[in-house]
Amino acid sequence: MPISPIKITAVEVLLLDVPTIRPHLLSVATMRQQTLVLVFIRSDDGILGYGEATTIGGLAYGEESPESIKTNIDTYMAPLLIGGDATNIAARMQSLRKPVQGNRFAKCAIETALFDAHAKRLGVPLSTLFGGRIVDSLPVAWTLASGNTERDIAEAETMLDLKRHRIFKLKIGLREVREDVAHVAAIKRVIGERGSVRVDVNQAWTETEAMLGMHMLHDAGIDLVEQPIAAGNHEGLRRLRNQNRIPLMADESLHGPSDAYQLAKHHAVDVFAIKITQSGGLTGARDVASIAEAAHVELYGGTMLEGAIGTIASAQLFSTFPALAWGTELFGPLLLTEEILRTPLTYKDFSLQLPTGPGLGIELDEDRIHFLRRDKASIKEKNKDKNALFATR
Ligand code: MUC
Ligand code: MG
Repeated sequence: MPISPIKITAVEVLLLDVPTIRPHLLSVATMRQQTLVLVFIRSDDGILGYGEATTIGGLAYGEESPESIKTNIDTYMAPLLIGGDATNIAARMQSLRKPVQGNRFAKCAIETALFDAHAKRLGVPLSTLFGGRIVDSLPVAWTLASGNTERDIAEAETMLDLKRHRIFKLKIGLREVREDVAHVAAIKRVIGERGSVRVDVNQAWTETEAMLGMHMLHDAGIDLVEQPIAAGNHEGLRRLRNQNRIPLMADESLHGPSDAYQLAKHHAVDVFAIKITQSGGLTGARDVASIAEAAHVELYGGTMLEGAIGTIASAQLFSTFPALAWGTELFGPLLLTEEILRTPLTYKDFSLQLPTGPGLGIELDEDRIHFLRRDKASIKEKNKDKNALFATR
């Protein structure tokens, strides 16, 4: 007798507004809260998969906002998924490819939820579906972005004392180049050899500003410069790389495997900040890593400051990479005031420890999620929806 497929029965997207522990200042936005975009996919075997499509600063960072992600999944993607075989993830993602252009973050969340569910079904960690984990923990950077030098130094000291982080990424680009470099150099002088100090300019500099800034940052002992100029200026990145000794990393320039190929082909950068959302999912991010490996580009495990779901999904994939020379920045949940897991992720010895349970290996605190959801006021209405996954109280 043929085995009947396991069918997808429901897809639900929740927006959770969670305050940050302090204002987080980027050149593109100041974050006082993060909107977690959580995606749940239920199948008729009863298994619930989790995914996340969180972005930064509404539309200030990327072309998908939390609200557009929810609308686009609810309106266009969920109907294409419901009724499909939940165990054939490649076929489900293929069914979205032509009718849904772009929407990398939304697709990432859907693919993650399908992988989480399938790994749970098989009783294995998600990393097993990507060939198995090579490491059980990943080094994690912390971003110093309070906007104040003294506060950043105090924060770095605390992180070193707690043995939580010894890689520090400083957000710059809001002030004049020399002022920004003075701020970075002051922090590096205090940290010294106890930690690695890097900067992320989030595209704020012109090419001439970047030429000056990178030169000065190298003299200040800074280890890495991330995305100093506009994402589309690959030639500019190559010129900066050729004329500076400080390693250069692409972040916003890297929207999946095609960009990875172009950047690698033109020797534009030394390092890729690899992000599952920006790559359109775990499979896309795995492909970016393969291109990097073939082209001898080094890797850094990036974040869009996701909560626990996106963070641990990234960690599950990154743990399978043969090399991650620059570590990761998977600290998103630590920037938030609220915990959405029954057991929080474990950060110790400067690293994030990978869970060993099936799928993503996390258990959600449904009460907390219910408390934080943006549409709480309209939940009575939602309760009428028999497909609702989290609207059951
Ligand atoms: C980015 O551009 O890298 C990652 C860490 C952080 O503080 O901001 C993000 C986004
Ligand atoms: Mg960045």
